[in-house]
Amino acid sequence: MGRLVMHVDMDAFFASIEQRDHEEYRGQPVIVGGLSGRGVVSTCSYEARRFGVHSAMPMVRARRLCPQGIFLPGSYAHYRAVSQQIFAIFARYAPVVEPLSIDEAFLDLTGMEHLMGTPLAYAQKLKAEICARTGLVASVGIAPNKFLAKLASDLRKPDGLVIVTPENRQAILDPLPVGRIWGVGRKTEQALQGLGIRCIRDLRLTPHAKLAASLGGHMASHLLTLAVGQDDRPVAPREPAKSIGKEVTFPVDLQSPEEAEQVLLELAEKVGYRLRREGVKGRTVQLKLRLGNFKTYTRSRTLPEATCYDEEIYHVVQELFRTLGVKRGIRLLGVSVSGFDNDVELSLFAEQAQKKDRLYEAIDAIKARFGEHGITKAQLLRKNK
Ligand code: TTP
Ligand code: MG
Repeated sequence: MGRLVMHVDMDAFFASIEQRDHEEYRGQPVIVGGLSGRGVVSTCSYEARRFGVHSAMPMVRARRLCPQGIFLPGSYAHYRAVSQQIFAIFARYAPVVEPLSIDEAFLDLTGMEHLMGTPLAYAQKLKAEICARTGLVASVGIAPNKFLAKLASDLRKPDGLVIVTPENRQAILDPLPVGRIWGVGRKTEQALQGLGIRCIRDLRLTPHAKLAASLGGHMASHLLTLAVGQDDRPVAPREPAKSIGKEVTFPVDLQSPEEAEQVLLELAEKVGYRLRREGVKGRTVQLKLRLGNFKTYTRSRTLPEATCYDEEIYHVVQELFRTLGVKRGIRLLGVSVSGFDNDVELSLFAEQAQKKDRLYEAIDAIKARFGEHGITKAQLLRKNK
């Protein structure tokens, strides 16, 4: 039996919540993000998009493009609470829900055909319920797989509803630019353009060997599969993680504590980013260290306040590392945070935390756009040495 997948993505999520909560913002260009000198746009209302403003744009530029805009710092904890409401609705519409971010998820509708009536009616019902319960608008795509469902929800935003079937699939795909394929970043797009491939139709009609010559055989096969709208990945629910961590094994053992601390800073930043993306804070920070002879140490500390901040995590692991006293012959380093706080929403409301959250939202917006390497304090440190 074929799969049936729904992808739901809220329209201008943070900005729409602000417009819902403040009547005077409705119909206005609303821009949410870091308001400091180096702040970036988290998102903006569709009214603001007409001025060319978009996510991850420097706030300074957004102000120049849209001087009459309403600029707001946003309140992340509030948005997260609304997100939880929406996910509670998703849970009633499908047995398996895979969250993708704060405002989007895949819902597996496979085998539910007899329960839901037509896919169109089911999607309309979900959109209406989200609107009735939260006052917000969602865009929906329904398709035989995840790739097409995600593409479909984006096609007619805002307030979109697109159903992809085996019959209309190729007609929908063919004219789209290759950049619309999930996972085709700027680099791949440029490589494809170099081969004269701009839209998905061009891609589909390119021989495997020609693609493989510049992109490698694996990528070539992958792209050709997506170009005909095939994707076998199952909708997979994500269990809430109990700990979030990252470790790295070195090709050559590290021989100085300075090098090790540099790596710990990079790991702390990666773990902090992931914690914030998941919207959790943890109280226990752990360091893992393995020597060339495979002797392994773990050391941890439990903090009075849960954290998701790079520098707090780094300070703890740095101290644990210094106390351990290992100076050379380091084969592996790892950093993890566990003991997640159930009252994150409450602690997020503390004023200090809120300020910090805004700073990190700005950092994370850049990371979301340019990958985890878009910005790292560790790299800045290295350059300044
Ligand atoms: P998106 O769904 O990408 O954007 P959106 O909901 O604002 O607009 P669209 O109608 O195009 O879906 O992201 C959801 C929220 O995540 C968004 O409202 C704000 C936040 N976000 C950031 O903070 N930084 C970013 O760079 C992006 C892309 C999103
Ligand atoms: Mg959205």
